[in-house]
Amino acid sequence: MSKCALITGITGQDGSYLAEHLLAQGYRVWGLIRGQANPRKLRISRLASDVTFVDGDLMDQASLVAALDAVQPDEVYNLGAISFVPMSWQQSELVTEVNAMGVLRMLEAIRMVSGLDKSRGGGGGRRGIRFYQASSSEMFGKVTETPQRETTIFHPRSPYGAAKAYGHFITRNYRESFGMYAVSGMLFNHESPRRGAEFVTRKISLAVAQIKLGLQDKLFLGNLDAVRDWGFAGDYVRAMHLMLQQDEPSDYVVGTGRIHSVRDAVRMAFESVDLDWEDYVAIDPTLVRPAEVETLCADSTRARTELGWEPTVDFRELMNMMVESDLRQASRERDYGDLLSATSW
Ligand code: NDP
Ligand code: GDR
Repeated sequence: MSKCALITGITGQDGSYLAEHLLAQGYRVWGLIRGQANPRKLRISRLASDVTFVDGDLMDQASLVAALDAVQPDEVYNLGAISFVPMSWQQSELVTEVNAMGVLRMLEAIRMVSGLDKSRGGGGGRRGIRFYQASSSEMFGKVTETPQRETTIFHPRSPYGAAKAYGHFITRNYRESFGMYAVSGMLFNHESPRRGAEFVTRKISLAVAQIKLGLQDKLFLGNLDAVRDWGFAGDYVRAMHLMLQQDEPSDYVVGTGRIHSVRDAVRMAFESVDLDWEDYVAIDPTLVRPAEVETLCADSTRARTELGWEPTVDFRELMNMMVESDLRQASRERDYGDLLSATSW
């Protein structure tokens, strides 16, 4: 009998790559979908014949219990979150409800459907549903050591980072309290052509494509000095899956160990279409964050040695991949637009 996985956040970047990866491994894949006529469901329409959708929301405990009852998964991947860090200052309570309390709600739902007794705690859970929590390098925030590893102390710099830290600790707590196979993947930034347009790499690749085609003339950015450890999302979903296949549950840092600044990202992206970034990029001070995470760099030694995980795409390849994809898309749109104006009267 093939394994069955339930993914929250299936309409997001990672959800789509993870669904494809699990399907390729022979899994039956279910995706939790929230809201009425969720428009982002259309974005994953290519998966619609292979993935089964179930309604539910991390804000609604009963919907999670109902989803688990319906799906009876072997593995739950909790990728659902409000993932754009600046939004966490604008709507801090909502972000905390989804990104922190949402984790607790899912863990409680798993505990309930697994019949794990709160008063007794202890074992029994390891044979049941395995749980992956999408934790984040944002938990490290203002870093106390470089590179960051599993034992590095957290100093979150945003309500998003603080909420993710709660999700991380409550996952570990349910593992220790109830013997659940519950793990936290402390993943560093990962990108792809499917990345949301609000994140800096995709904002850059989209703008470079538009500028190259003469459809845009400026790109406004915030802090060009911020440094990140950026990898390819397709590589990182393999690590999520591997974390749930181990004999013992444990938390892992996942990143490339290579760092670049936002300025490097801009330069490489413009270079890939033979343009000079300094002719096009301007600073918008409103895009600078109230508290910034200056530098993040992963030490993924444990993931590499225990999981056998390795990244396969370097940063320049990643930026090229994203720019090429956005150029293809922008060209199609331009040609379609030209066609429209040519045929209109
Ligand atoms: P996206 O922003 O692309 O996707 C977020 C997903 O969460 C969407 O499918 C969204 O669904 C869903 N979601 C939002 N609110 C709720 C809710 N109330 N209940 C259920 N689902 C909800 O994020 P990514 O794919 O990039 O990231 C996946 C996860 O990994 C997130 O938790 C993120 O915080 C975390 N992470 C990401 C990293 C990265 O670099 N990409 C690095 C480290 C951690 P909808 O369509 O309904 O809005
Ligand atoms: P991040 O990603 O906040 O690290 O969170 P993002 O791409 O938004 O920012 C990275 C860095 O770039 C700087 N920056 C800008 N960022 C954006 N979005 N727009 C700009 O115009 C801009 N100019 C400079 C930022 O200040 C920041 O330092 C991502 C998300 O996927 C989280 O959900 C995840 O947990 C972390 O990565 C790891």
